[in-house]
Amino acid sequence: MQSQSSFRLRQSSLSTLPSHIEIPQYDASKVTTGIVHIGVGGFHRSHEAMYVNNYMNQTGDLSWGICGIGLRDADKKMQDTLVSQDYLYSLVEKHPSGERKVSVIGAICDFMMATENPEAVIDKMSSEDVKIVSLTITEGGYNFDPVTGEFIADNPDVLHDIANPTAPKLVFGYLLAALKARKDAGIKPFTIMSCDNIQHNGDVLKAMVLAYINLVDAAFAQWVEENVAFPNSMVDRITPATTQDDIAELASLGIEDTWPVVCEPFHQWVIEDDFCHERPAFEQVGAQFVKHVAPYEKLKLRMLNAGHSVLGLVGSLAGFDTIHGSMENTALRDMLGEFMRAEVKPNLDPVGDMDVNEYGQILLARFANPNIKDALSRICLESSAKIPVFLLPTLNDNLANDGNIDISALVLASWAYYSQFHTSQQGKALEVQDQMADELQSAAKGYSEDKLAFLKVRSIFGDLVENPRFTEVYQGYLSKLHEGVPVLDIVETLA
Ligand code: CS2
Repeated sequence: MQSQSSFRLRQSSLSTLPSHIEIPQYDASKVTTGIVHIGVGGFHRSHEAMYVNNYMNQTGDLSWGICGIGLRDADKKMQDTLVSQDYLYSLVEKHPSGERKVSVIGAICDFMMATENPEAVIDKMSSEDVKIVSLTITEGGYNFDPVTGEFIADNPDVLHDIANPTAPKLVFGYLLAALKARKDAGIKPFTIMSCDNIQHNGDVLKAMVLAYINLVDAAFAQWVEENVAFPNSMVDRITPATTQDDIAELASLGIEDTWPVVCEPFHQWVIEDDFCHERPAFEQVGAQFVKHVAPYEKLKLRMLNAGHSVLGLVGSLAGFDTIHGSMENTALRDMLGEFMRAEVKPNLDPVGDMDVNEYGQILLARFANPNIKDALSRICLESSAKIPVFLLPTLNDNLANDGNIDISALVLASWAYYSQFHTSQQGKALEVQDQMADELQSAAKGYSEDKLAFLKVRSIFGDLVENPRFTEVYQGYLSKLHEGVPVLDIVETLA
């Protein structure tokens, strides 16, 4: 449904857009690159790019524009979309009341495909104007072994990059080439800022970058260690995948945009104040710069992200499709509240002056927002990379200090069932997207011979299978699921 008065999003149509749409207060055609961002997806566009946009609106300083870099062929679609819209896109904030706030974001000013011209990307990153390289490459992009935390040095792409330093495939090769070129040209190194959902994201990134550089040039690795900053950060904004309905709805509101971003109103960004080059004063637009990010990261990963996984895996077995749909089930919602209270909270550290109970209440309200329509398939996507970061640390803490483990055990039992059958308990097909889907499925199928077979995927679970306190509870739930006991009946007992 496209209203007659919608306009194709372009620089030239900005002034014709309906007045309820917020447009850049600055001349978006004058924005220049100060940040190179690797991995431009929905989340980057609802979060960092929105902060940059607001910063430009507020200060008029247009030197912090973003040049997006696509490392994968699949990123071409983003480049084409942005180019066709003069790099503009719409951000639609969906409030629980049904209200929509639409803003046009002008913070991205360029986009390059590394797969097409790697040397141009290295040149861009080496330019004096670039002061920050930021990343949202998802957990998998960091190339570490989830159990040992070590860099996977025999990854074929790593070997390729060592042999092809001017045409790498992975982020590490680009960072090395650009940092070297800058050093050779006497240009200060950029700050490398991870915006991914990984605890100690900056420290992990630093360790991975140094591990890679060490394989190539140990002396330079030493220089990077001493001269380049990798701030940790906590990033937060629920950003579901954009649907055709979102595109049609936006057209009815006045804008034709082939790839808008939809998100919740809430956003948070807590950044360690550790930069080796200039940075924008993002504190002017709501970001918090702090000395220690760890407690904030831990709070968010263990409460929000693990909370999502609880609803995602258990809700999928019960036949729900979305986070808010699962929240409408009282038992599931109560179980989530109980998970936060009894399993997560006892292991959190004090977080500035934040009230953890209030944080939990706000989370429940965010999850219940009926307009976000966050698909459980998005939440369960790449669970093999998420569960070790979001859920297992809480479980391991509770096993170490005799804490509650029931809900975590049910989530893992649900994951085993989900991985084996790729269906809900009622037999509805589930869309499973996971790099380890085949390995997980064959492990889970081992159930008929060995009830604990799924837990033997050590690259995910470590030695969890050797903990009898855990395996007893886990096996109890998994047997019930296999016997056909509805997961919601089990949830009732835990809520
Ligand atoms: C989600 C996150 O991917 C997931 O499982 O929990 O994408 C979540 O929506 C964001 O981290 C919110 O900031």
